[in-house]
Amino acid sequence: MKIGIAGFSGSGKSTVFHWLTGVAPDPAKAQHGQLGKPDIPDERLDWLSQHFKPKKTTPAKVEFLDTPGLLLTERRDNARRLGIMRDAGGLLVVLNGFAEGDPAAELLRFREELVFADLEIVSNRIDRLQTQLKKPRPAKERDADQLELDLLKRVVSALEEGRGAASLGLKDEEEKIIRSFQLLTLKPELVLLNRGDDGTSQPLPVGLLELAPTALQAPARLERELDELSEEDRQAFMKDLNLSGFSRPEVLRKIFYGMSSIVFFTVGEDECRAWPIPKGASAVEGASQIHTDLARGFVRGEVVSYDDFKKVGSMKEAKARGVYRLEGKTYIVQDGDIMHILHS
Ligand SMILES: Nc1nc2c(ncn2[C@@H]2O[C@H](COP(=O)(O)OP(=O)(O)OP(=O)(O)O)[C@@H](O)[C@H]2O)c(=O)[nH]1
Ligand SMILES: [Mg+2]
Repeated sequence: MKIGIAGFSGSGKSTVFHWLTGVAPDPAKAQHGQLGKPDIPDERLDWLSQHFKPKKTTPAKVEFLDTPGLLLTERRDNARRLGIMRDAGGLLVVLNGFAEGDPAAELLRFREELVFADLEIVSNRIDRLQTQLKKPRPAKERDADQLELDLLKRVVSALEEGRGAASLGLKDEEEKIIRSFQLLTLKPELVLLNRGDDGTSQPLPVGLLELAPTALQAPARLERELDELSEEDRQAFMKDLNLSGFSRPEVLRKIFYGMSSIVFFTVGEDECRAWPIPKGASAVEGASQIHTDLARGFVRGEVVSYDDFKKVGSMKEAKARGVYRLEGKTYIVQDGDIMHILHS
């Protein structure tokens, strides 16, 4: 999954990017989006790897895209800057929590920019569809255009009211029709309040939580600097500063799960691996992550949850104690499932 790091200029996006990915931000690259691909640390995978002693252990990864910040005054270029994130699966909105200013107001302004950028795309498409519908064309094509037009008119009226397209609660088949526009206001959004070097023990502002109940906070610059220390020094510093709960692994996991992703595991002597999939994905969709052939020839999935496996200690015991299940194509994969796919 690709996550766009978004927000106003100077909110600390590149600092967050540096901290989370370990990749040094390059301002020249950020103009077009700079990528970093950190592993998602997972103690369960560590345990499985110790248990199976495979030749290779492969954690799940998430891609972060550092982007140029939006400008408050020169707003004309903002839609283009946001356009860099069109193909991202979600947005991590970094708000400035280290300087003067109201983060809740900053978030509202940011959402306005998303709405403007989407409005431009949707309005252009509506114009084109209206012209196209005036020409004589086969009924089937006309009907498809009319369906899209009606849908986009609903989207436009939501946007004109300042609401994102997500507020319409579109059905799957409706989302499919407008998927190609990659609307920013349809993407999952997670807010990260970038705290200053000292303001870490305060709770998140109530006004911000009302707008973004799942918001996270972290002192990104400080955390990145602490990451350069030895583990021992780091611990000592954290204790002195009364810091806790902002560690990189923890924040990465919260972002990953906050974007409605989960992992399932495959295990064996060759490789133990965590596979990221969207929450709610079926067994056959999970199989397609591994290989399209596995999805095409899918017969069934053999599934045991990580917790059950850890309790019983082996596949044999898992079978004997009835915690080992056979599941079909439509089974909804659960976070932490260990899955073996049988295919023809
Ligand atoms: N005091 C303080 N300064 C910070 C913190 N995080 C970032 N900064 C500073 O704020 C400035 C901007 O940070 P960046 O990470 O470059 O911000 P950005 O969002 O990438 O900015 P653009 O790329 O222009 O959009 C830098 O000088 C950082 O050192 C923080 O937690 N505390
Ligand atoms: Mg930057």
